[in-house]
Amino acid sequence: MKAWSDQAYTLFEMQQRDRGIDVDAAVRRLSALAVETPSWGYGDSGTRFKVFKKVGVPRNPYEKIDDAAVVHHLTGACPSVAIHIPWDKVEDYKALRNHVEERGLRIGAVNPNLFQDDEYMLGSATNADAAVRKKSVAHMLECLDVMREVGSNVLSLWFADGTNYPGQGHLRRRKRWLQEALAEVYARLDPGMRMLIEYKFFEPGFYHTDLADWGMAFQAANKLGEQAQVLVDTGHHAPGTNVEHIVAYLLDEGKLGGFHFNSRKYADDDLIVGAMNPYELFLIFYQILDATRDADSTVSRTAHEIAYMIDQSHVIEPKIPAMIRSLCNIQTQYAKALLIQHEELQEMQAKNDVLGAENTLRTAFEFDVAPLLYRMREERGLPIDPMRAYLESGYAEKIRERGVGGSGW
Ligand code: RM4
Ligand code: MN
Ligand code: MN
Repeated sequence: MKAWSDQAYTLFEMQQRDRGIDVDAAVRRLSALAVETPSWGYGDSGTRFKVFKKVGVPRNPYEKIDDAAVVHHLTGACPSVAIHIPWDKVEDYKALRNHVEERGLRIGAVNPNLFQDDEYMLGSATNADAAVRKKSVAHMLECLDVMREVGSNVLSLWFADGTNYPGQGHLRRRKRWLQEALAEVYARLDPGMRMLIEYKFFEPGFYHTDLADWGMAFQAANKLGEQAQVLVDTGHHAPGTNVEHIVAYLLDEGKLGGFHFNSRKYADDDLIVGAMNPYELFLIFYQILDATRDADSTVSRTAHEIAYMIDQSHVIEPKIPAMIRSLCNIQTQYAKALLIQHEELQEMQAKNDVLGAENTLRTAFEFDVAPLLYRMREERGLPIDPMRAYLESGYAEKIRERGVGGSGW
């Protein structure tokens, strides 16, 4: 493996140097890419038809962290874990934090769960019942306390709020209630904390959702202030939406805070990242890397500070390898984007050379970046093929002793 990868790398380096790409810098940037995994991605999940209970699934938040640690140790790229409250509610958050830190990880985003209590059936922050709205704000504030205890600086908000029938709710009143709730929570953020606002155009609401698209989330974040930004979940758009354009727009406004990566064919499918449309992911990274080069420091800082997260639900696939596959697919598309010749592309754009510009961008996508990935992993003493290393590690067999059932939703 080593000899082959050395040869492949030498060839790759020559080729890329010829194109004016600094390969050492690309290795460094690839190595610095950190992607957060979600605690819920390690638990059982299902469709509205069935949750299949698997053998070896974590029985509590501590075991979810253990599984996330395996993904990090094999890839070196997933140092933080997002939690969902109350799915990951524990008696002692300091103990959870210790458990996380002992494994070389940290807790990333804290996600209030505003959709599972019976009272939330007709909405949380936009419910016509003031008591329910109050309860939803109290839960978000409780999550700020959790953040303080576990050392998190990201509050990640997604509201299942919406309606199923025309006339069911007063759209403008609900809009105001949502903004009021957000403002109450925003006012209690500590310095250094970020509030990320995630939108979704349907589901569970089938007629409307209160934060249906990036424009609504953007407007909400703008009204709140600098600590509020938008979170783009790649699966939360209508088919055919140009997601990378949304990314570019939000970056330019300093309002792109984070991603939930996953892939989809039809709806919010939460499939393995890059399984369906790897080119879209590459084009998203093109926008981000282009923004890191921007002369406007707000734009470049925003691009550097993006919180990359995976948001997946594994219904039929084993969860840990599914997470590793997603991470590897993200790294592959990021590595390809690192091969874009930005100056050449800008020249083509300035000349209105339509085919030339498209060709410059696509050429980077078409390279085999395995030598770059292998090089980065070798330099860090990581397994060259994290998936194979996992399958050979015996961990999947070891966790069978947890039995069937887990603690997922
Ligand atoms: C939603 C959304 C949220 C996630 C929940 C579980 O569709 O993507 O980010 O927390 O699912
Ligand atoms: Mn999401
Ligand atoms: Mn989703």
